[in-house]
Order: sequence, then C-alpha cells, then structure tokens
Amino acid sequence: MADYDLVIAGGMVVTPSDMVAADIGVIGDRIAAIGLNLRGDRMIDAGGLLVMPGGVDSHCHIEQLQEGGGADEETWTTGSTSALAGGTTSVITFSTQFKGGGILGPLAEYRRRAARAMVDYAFHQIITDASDTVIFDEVPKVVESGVRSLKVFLTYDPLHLDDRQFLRVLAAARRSGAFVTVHCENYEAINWRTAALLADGRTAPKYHAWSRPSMIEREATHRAIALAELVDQPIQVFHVSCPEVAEEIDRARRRGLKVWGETCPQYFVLSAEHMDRPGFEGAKFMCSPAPRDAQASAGLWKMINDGVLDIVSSDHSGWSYDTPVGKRVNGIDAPFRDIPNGVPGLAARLPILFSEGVGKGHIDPIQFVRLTAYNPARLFGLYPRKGTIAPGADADLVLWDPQRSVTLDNATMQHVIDYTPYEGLEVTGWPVMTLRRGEVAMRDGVVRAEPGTGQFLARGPYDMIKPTGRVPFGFDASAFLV
Ligand code: DUC
Ligand code: ZN
Ligand code: ZN
Repeated sequence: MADYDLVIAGGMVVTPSDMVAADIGVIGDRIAAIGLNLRGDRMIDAGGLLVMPGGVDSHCHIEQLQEGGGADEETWTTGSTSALAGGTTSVITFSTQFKGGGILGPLAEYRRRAARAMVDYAFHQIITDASDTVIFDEVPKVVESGVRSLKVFLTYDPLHLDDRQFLRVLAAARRSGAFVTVHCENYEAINWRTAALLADGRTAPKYHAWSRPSMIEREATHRAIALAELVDQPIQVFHVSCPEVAEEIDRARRRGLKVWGETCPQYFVLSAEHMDRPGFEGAKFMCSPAPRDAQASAGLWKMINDGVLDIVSSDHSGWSYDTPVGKRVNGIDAPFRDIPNGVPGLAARLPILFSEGVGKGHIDPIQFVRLTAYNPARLFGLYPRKGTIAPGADADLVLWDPQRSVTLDNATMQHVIDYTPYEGLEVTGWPVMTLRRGEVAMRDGVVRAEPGTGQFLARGPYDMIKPTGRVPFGFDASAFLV
C-alpha cells in the first residue's frame, strides 16, 4: 500500500522561501509531505515542470450585482473556469452595498450565488453608504460571519465615500478587527477634468486616461493613508498604477504604518496609448486607475523588488465588448465617462506576471509565488491553509511549464467576456495542470470541476491586520460610535 493518495513526482517545488526538486505527497485534500521517492496510489509526473501553490487572486469581480438589477456577465461557473484555466484556485471577490440599503441582505445573495463556485472563495464587503445601521450594527455581523475585509471607493458615482464616511468605515473596521482596502482616486478632480474634456468635445475612450492622470491617484492614496493613520487602521491600496503612487505607500511603511499596496498585470503591459485605437476599440483597455506608460510600468518592478507592492491581483472585471450589457451599454458613441471600467484578467494574471517578471529577469519564481499566492493569502487571513506548499496546507497546486510559449487569445482565457485586452500578447510560461484540494481541476486547458465544489473561506481574526496601537494624542476616536 502506498503512503499517499496522490504524489506529484519529480517537479521543481517552489515555495514562498525555497526552490527544491522534490515530490509532494497528498492525503485527502491536504499536502502531507514534501520529500524524495514518495509513493502514491496515483502518481502525477511533474518532470520538467515547476510546482507552485495555486494562485490566490485577492481582487476580482465575479457576478457582482448591478444597481437597477442584474449582475456581471462573469458568473461563478465561468469565472471559476477561467481562474482554474490560469492556475488560480482561490479568489476574493466582492459583496456590494447600494446607497440607502444595508449589507446583510446583499451578502446573503452573494453567498447564494457563490454556492456554484468551483474555486474556493472569500468576500470583501463594499461600503457605499456609511449609515448608522450599516456602521454600528451590520459591519460587526458581516465581519463575524467571516468577511474580514471592507472595501471603499474614493471615487465613482454612486460608490464613492467622502472623508467623513471613509473615517466611519475605518473606525468600524478597527472596532471589529477587519481590514480595509481602498480604491484611491480623487472624485472631484476626475469630475472637474471630465467636465472640461467633454465641454471641449473630447469624448473618445482615450480621454479616459486624460481625465484621471497619476496625481489624482497619488493625492487620494496620500489622503487614504493619512486618514487611516488618524484612525490607526491598517489598509491596502488597490491597483497601484505607477511608481509615484507607490512612493506614498513606501513613505508610510518607512514610518511604521500598516499600509500595503497591490498592482495588477494591466499596469505592466497596457498603456494609455491602447485606449487611442480607432472608433470604440479603446474601450477594451479602459480601467481605473488608467494604464500609464512604459516608464511607469518599468518603475513598478522596482517597487515590487523593494517590497512596497507585494501583491499582484487581476482586478478582473466583467464587461464584454460586443454585448449590449457590456462596454457599449450606453452605445458606441457614448463619451468615455459613460463606458464601464474594467478589464478581464483572471486567467491571464499568472502567465503575464511570469512571462514579464520571471521571463524578463525582474523577479525569480519564489517572488512570483509570494506575489501571486503567499502574500495575498497572508494579508487576507487565508494562510497557512492557502498560499504555500507545506504539510497541512490545502493541496492547491499549479504545475507550470516554464518553457511553453503561448500567444494569448480570448479562447485561452475561458471567461465569459468576449474579448481579452491581451489578444496577441506572447507569454512564456504556462499552467498545464491545476489541482484544487487534491483534485485535478484543469489539465492541458480542460477544466473539470463541478459547480458547487468551491468552499467559502471564512476568515477569523489574525495578527497581521491588528492596529499599531498608536493614535494621535493617545485618544482613540474609533471607540466612540460617531
Ligand atoms: N476599476 C475598479 O475600481 N474596479 C473594477 C474595474 C476597474 O477598472
Ligand atoms: Zn478599484
Ligand atoms: Zn476592482
């Protein structure tokens, strides 16, 4: 009798701290051993492949409810398929609040929809209306139910919060032991510039980038950090697009603040120029913050190597190009202001980061594992169950061919969206097999997992997101329900 149910044999195992030629023994849905000459009832040959932890995508939008009814085109089954195709086994998506409403009701609906997931999943709770009921009654209940991160937008109608409301969310998070993630752009500045652009007849998709240059993101990042410092509440700045924004995070971290930064593949391979395509095509590349330029992309690698940006998520967002509910929901002549923001990237995240990062010598495979699995698992309370290869961890693994070159097209993405902004991009390094809790969920691009087999990842309290204990004048204003 073999010692293990399954052995992944002969691969180069990449952990968050090491790279070693070894076998991995799996019993049930967990990793039981890493060693040599392990024997399993089933053997998978990983010769010539890297074996890495399944990706943890801590920022992606799946089946998100829209104000006025309906949901994102990307459903839990299509989104899971795309994630598994790209080597990702866990996702953190969003439950939204609509202004004037609560958060318990929507969260129950998100939980109901996510029951069809094929990847493991958790939620960030978006707060768009910091009412007394939500802040004082519902946030503690939502956090207690295992949704341990809140998300706020400092821009976007109708999502954005003003400073007072943002402070109330930070304080509520501090009281409940939750984390806060922030979309940092200056709402008034974007609206002001947008009004001027439209008044000048500049309506095409490329003016999206003109409406929100980097200082708009930098200012909001600075403000978010200062307000979080005022409350003594740890935060993560979402989707940092360029080094000058990351510098704000760097300065905060040097001062001992608990501030983290995330970036996304689109900021390495897209630029504002992509939005300057003929007609409506630039809409395919519109996301916020806007992609910048080659110099900004190059500068992000330094920020990654300095540890200022330590997570690369997809910010996958589900808007098709040709369907009436997608990018052209307001018509193909709609001004940039009225075109939905977001680019799909669940499946493209790991291949692009590997190819651009490891392939071009900016990072090594260990850093790749840290950026895509270990760091998100730690920051969001999923570690050590997720994000590593170690005895006791879930057997979430991706077998990766570092030599395989693939030209990205929409079919390889396996999402429901009808395009990829990365069409034609050649990447080297490709997931050939994804195991989710010990089961082969993707082999050679064929996803084989039943809807409903994904598990909800309830997140309890953890040290990393505890406040520092330093508040101005020693007065903790968050202790008061104001
Ligand atoms: N920006 C966001 O903030 N969310 C989804 C898509 C986008 O571009
Ligand atoms: Zn955002
Ligand atoms: Zn997002």
